[in-house]
Amino acid sequence: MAEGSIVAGVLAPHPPHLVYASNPPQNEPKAECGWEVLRWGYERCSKDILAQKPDVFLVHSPHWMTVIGHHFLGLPHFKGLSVDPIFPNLFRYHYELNVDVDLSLMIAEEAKDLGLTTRIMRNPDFRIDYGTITTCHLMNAAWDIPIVSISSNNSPYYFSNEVGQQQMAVLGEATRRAVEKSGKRAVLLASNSMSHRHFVTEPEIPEDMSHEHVYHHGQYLWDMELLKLMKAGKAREMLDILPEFIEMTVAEVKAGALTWMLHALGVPDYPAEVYAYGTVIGTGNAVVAWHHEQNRQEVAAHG
Ligand code: 2X7
Ligand code: FE2
Repeated sequence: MAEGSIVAGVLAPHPPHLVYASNPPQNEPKAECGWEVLRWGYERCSKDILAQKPDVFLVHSPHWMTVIGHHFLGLPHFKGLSVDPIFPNLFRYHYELNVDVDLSLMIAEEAKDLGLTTRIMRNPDFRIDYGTITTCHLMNAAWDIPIVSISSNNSPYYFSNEVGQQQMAVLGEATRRAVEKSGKRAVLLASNSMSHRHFVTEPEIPEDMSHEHVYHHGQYLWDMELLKLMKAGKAREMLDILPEFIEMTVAEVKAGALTWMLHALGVPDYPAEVYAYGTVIGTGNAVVAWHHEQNRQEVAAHG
């Protein structure tokens, strides 16, 4: 069997507003429009990623938070209704998805070997969190590629940013080892927003874009600093300042998805492609891809 590989990693945020605004048949509430820059950036990113023919999407979501260990979906099929607890008026999504259970178990096994606590979720009635659903929908609305869904262990909140990010780095290493052994072509999805201060009053029409804007200049500057490092191929430097970024912007990357993904990619030193940046209820969101396989091919061809 040929060695598996990580084709790409994507910072793939999950504001349910983006699904709401695109009116897929699975979502009950209907919108007129909204958040076009982010949605169209997502569309271009999805097109580029799907063109690389991945066998599986691996998604790490902050809205599946687990207290003891890192959990993995362990049944081949899940079906249900995912409702955003804060925005039930925007997101009531009927999902049906397939899981690559073999790869889930392989990652859990590698993680255990590296000292992490793991659990497999085998409750057929388990309700998949809206972060996972939103990110996967925006990346592949056809849902015709199986996923591996990984929980966010609570360690960054129970202990510290440093301890939490360290655990996510180990989980990233375990993920890479498992993907290589699996023989599969995997795309990693870090389901995280960036700066996370938000409005507290929703406009009467949620998609009224005259209400949507950067909410806090300092937080916007932090987002720009991180994006500058991503574009410059400086993931290591970005990881170094992540604990400070998290403190200054109450960032959702605290839950670990971005750190997990960058470590699975071996902490890339090549430029990432930024497809879009925009706010949703004032939070900073960017769609960013590290085209890992393309980069390796370019290095092999040109040194
Ligand atoms: O979960 C979210 C989020 N991370 C950002 C913006 C809006 C809603 O939900
Ligand atoms: Fe979120």
